Amino acid sequence: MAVKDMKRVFSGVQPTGNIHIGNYLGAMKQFIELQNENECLYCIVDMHSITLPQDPKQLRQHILDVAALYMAIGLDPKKSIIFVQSDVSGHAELSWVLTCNSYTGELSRMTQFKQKSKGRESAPTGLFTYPVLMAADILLYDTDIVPVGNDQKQHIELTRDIAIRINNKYGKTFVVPDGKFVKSGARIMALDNPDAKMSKSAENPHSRISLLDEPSKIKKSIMKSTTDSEGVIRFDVEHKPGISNLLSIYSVFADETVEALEARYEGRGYGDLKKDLVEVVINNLTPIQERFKEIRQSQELLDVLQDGAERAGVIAEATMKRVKDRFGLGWK
Ligand code: ATP
Ligand code: LTN
Repeated sequence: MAVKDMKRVFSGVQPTGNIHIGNYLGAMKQFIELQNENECLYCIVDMHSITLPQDPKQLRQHILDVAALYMAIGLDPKKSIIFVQSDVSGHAELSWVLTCNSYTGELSRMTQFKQKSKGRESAPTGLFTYPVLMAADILLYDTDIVPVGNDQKQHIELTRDIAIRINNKYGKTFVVPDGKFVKSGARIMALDNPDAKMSKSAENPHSRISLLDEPSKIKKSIMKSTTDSEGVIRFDVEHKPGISNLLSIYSVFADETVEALEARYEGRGYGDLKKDLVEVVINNLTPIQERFKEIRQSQELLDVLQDGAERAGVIAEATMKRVKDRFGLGWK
């Protein structure tokens, strides 16, 4: 396919540690499929991660961890641009321009902000303007497609609203992007509480399975996971959220339909399902972990990030020139 016929894809993951199977199945697995027929940029969004306090030494390590995980799950730096957000100054520059074209009313309606600021009398301003920085990430690269988990739907809508608003006011400046969501796995729930999404920041480590978890930890988390007392293996999110969540995870990792799994486990107990799921998850994560170990120590990783920043920077610079022209910023 000629480059000009390709769609531009952009997505980001925060380097906040503990990348879990929710991140992987909801978003990152799509990244790999998309890189074959599109021009893809995959970012480590470190500036988003400082909306909540981070330990600086640990943050640096987590940035390299996510970069190595991107490659370990199958992102190919020859096909995709892999880079760190703060290496390209256009993200912060465009974010300010978009901040001036977004409204406190619409930002106050973002559910992620409401959740993350809950119980605080006053929240960091960056937590409030987080979705605007995300819009800047996306619009900076004339992105057509944004593969993300379901929890990001509202942020994608906001990005579209801001792009359309500016295009209407200043003339065509931005490509209006579309979100891309997986059919199964777009919202993996916490193992200890299937009413909440699996999250990096939850206190209980058994609420999630991290991509780098040891087999014994994976086993413990799955065997302990919350189910119900009915004893029937059936997909029913409303009445059986725990079992439905395990079936979703199983289905995507094993590439089998939920119906096929329901048929296989008819008349069998939750223990059987959990034991088999442990094996399926371990079999899927072991090769990723082996590749991760190799890449994380390598010079190649640093070269990929350097090269990624340069390639992303070229695209970002062209967009910023256009934006400055449209808004009358600067004098050149
Ligand atoms: P936290 O879990 O601490 O709230 P996060 O995992 O949502 O953070 P990111 O690292 O930026 O934050 O998420 C990376 C991608 O993973 C996003 O596309 C997001 O939509 C997706 N994602 C996050 N949690 C889940 C989940 N439980 N199920 C499916 N997709 C998810
Ligand atoms: N907000 C996202 C992470 C993120 C992102 C992006 C995703 C930041 N910038 C741009 C897609 C495109 C999250 O919290 N999951």
